[in-house]
Amino acid sequence: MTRPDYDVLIVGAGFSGIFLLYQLRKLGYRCRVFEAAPELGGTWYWNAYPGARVDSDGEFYQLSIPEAWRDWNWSERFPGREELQAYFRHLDEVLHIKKDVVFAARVVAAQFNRETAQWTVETEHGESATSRFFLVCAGLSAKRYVPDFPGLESFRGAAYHSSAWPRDGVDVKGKNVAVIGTGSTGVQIIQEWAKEAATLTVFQRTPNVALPMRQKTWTAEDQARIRSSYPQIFRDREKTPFGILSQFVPKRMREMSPAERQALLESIWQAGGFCFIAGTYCDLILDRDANRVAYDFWAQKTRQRIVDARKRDLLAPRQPFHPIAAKRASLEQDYFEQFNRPNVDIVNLRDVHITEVRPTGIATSDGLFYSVDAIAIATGFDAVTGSITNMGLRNTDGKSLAEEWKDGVHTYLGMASHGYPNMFWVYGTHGPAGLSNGPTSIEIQGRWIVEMIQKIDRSGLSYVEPTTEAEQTWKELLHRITDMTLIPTVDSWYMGANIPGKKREPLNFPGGLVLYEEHCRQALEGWESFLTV
Ligand code: NA7
Repeated sequence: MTRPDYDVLIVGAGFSGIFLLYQLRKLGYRCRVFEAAPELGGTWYWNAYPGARVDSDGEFYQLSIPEAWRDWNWSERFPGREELQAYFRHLDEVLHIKKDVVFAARVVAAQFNRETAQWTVETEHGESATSRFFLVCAGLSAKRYVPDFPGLESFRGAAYHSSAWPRDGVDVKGKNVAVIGTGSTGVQIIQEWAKEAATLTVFQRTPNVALPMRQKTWTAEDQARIRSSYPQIFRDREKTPFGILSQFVPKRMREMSPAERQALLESIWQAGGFCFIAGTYCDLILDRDANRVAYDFWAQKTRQRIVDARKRDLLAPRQPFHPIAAKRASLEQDYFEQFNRPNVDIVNLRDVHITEVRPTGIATSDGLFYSVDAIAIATGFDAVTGSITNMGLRNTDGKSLAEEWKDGVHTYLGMASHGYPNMFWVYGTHGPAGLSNGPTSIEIQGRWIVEMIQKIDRSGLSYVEPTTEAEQTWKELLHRITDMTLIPTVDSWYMGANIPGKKREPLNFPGGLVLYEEHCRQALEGWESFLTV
């Protein structure tokens, strides 16, 4: 049998791809990475929109590889995109990543051949390579979503989706601009554009229950202190539900007195970031009443910040649109204050809808027309599944993964699928991805994949794939846990419900990282859940 070109082919050179390349190369595996972008960084390459910033504290949002953190400092608590790009350049300097990456190589076809026990992977520019293992590290948001706004292509100004932003930016000084979408991305763009543009019109469908980021600039002393605790941080972050250090208080909302509850909410509110949802009482995401108490606290704090009564009711209504944290929470710095500017207004897409985009602006169903020079399309992604179903993957019978998953995804541990031998993915469908701090869950999954590959080799196997029974069991567990939470009550990308026509089902493992890792560990003990050849 001919030797494959590589032992391991990896798609994507963000956190996951870099982690796996580094670990597997160290063990002597011949690895190659195909990356669609011309640079390292994954999402931090693509998302070049104004104000792009990570929503996790920088100290958790990095790889635990000592060479990577030893000489690295974050300048702020929540680093911005430029600093994250500098971090990826640093990773290359210390880990020598780029020499094994083919850039501008978007994968468009991949299939495993049972006879040769090899993957054949092709890129859009006609490159082709074979390997024993195929690792998909394409993240959650590789496939952007632009709603079908009639006439969008006729627009004569600058209209960009947030992940297709021009590298040299869009100058909006003195211009009339619009932002469509108020998810994490919309919030970040609005915070920037409101300060620069002559007018900003925000097209909002759902108010964002955005939490205060409480950004900080670190001094040299702060940096030294934080760096000295890194080894402990990297250990401890994996022992938490979400991969940041916050833990739930082991009490239900009703088990606390009103004063105790108020004190807790106030302290996690002041702590900033995701503490407000990750460091609170343990039934926030399980119980509607418990959730409502947190929402009311948020609304009361937030409403004070918005001067105009109409805008206040649109941005922070007394009645929640959805339970807090049942949809991906966002962080903000001065988001709500932007709406106190006279040049910033909101169009409520619950009252009207966008009927068309014309060459000079946006028309709505109430007959109004908004003349604008630029539009930021912050409408999100075919999140979680879109990244992997969009690269021409076919199972060993030739059926496409996109077709197979049309009526529902099936995976084992959110890392493997029947019909795709020796293929594993990180930070994607049915894993903890969307509910966790990226680098934490990436390392848990990455280590598991490395151990799995070594175990396959030690056992003298050519290839393995999960059984359909193991997939069924995993899916049932994931659905059972999700049904205990408020997550299924909301149409969000957690449920695949942000894309018209997409199957509505839970896409992330919501049981927390500790339980997740326990299941992964068990799976390494035998081969019961796999077909082996
Ligand atoms: P999100 O979180 O999916 O947000 C998309 C936003 O776009 C959200 O406010 C949507 O409203 C809105 N949207 C979607 N479709 C439409 C249409 N047709 N018309 C008007 N508005 C629309 O994407 P982001 O880019 O903000 O964040 C993605 C992830 O990146 C984020 O979760 C982090 O992990 C980082 P809706 O709320 O659905 O009513």
